[in-house]
Amino acid sequence: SGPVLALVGATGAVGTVMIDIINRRESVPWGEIRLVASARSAGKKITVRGDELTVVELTPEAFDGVDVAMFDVPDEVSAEWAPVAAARGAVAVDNSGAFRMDPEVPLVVPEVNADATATRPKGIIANPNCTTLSMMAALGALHREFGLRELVVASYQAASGGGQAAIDRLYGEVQALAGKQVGLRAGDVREVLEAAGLPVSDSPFPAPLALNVVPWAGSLKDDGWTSEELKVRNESRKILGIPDLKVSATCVRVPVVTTHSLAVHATFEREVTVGEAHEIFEAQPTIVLVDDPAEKRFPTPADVVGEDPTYVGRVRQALDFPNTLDFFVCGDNLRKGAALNTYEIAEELVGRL
Ligand code: 2RA
Repeated sequence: SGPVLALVGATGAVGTVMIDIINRRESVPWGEIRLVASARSAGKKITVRGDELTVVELTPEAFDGVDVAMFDVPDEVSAEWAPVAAARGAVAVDNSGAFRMDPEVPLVVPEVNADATATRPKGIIANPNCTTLSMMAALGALHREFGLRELVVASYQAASGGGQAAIDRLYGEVQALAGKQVGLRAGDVREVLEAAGLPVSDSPFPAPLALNVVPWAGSLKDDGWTSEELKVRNESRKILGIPDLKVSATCVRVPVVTTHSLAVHATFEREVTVGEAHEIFEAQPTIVLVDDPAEKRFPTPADVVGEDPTYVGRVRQALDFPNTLDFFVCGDNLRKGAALNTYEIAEELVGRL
């Protein structure tokens, strides 16, 4: 009894976090949990809530009897297999970029637009990109009260957003530079990395990441924008239901392993005080407010790793822009930014199957 949940991509980086989330839930509504992965990982045994489960191969039959299928796989795998799951009667909850902007696929952050899960003509629901997600709980709560009009953000994105190779690269760079007095002369970080057998040409990042920041995430799109910056714009509009929201984003990779941060400059229909914003953040169960400037208390990504809520701090009323707040948010990009939000959508679906 209870609906059947499948996890596709069970052995990947986000899939592994997903299993940790499922294991740590006080209770789960599922009658059965099925782990699915590529042929390479099929047969592997993973313990989920005390039961040793055998990973099954991704085939159409893997979805037989499945009610909700969560996908934590690359775009092209989701593009091919989420419709297969839907055709077999499952609701596919997809964490890839394959369907996010499809008008027939809701893009959901449960604390912002849970009701959007009710209308799913393709049997697919999309999970937003981690950068957008990291600020949605905070912006959704403020938007409900004050009406968001304009959004200017700069991201400070962790290496793990780029996957395991990107994490390995950052650790490799840190190790190569450890104990060396570098960063005092243009190009010396590159030289040390090159001498250590880590030329930037081999890196997933287009510049050294250790002892540096890199204003680039994703791929090049029109007029110099990156795919990541356009995702922030398009996905924010769709999730918040504000098609004409003015958005400008600059996405930057920083030498942090896990947890994305964003500096947010948000303009509303009417005036918002810091006190009102604090009250709204405090009332939102999925937000932790850490904002005591006199004590220099604010969130940093290192403090938020492994945490489910979004952390918010440095809330200020913009001095020169009416009806505008500036604040800083941190969200674990592998948890709320990926696995957790996908799982929360799956839970939301239980009453709506
Ligand atoms: C990144 N947002 O951080 C991407 C991952 N989906 O690279």
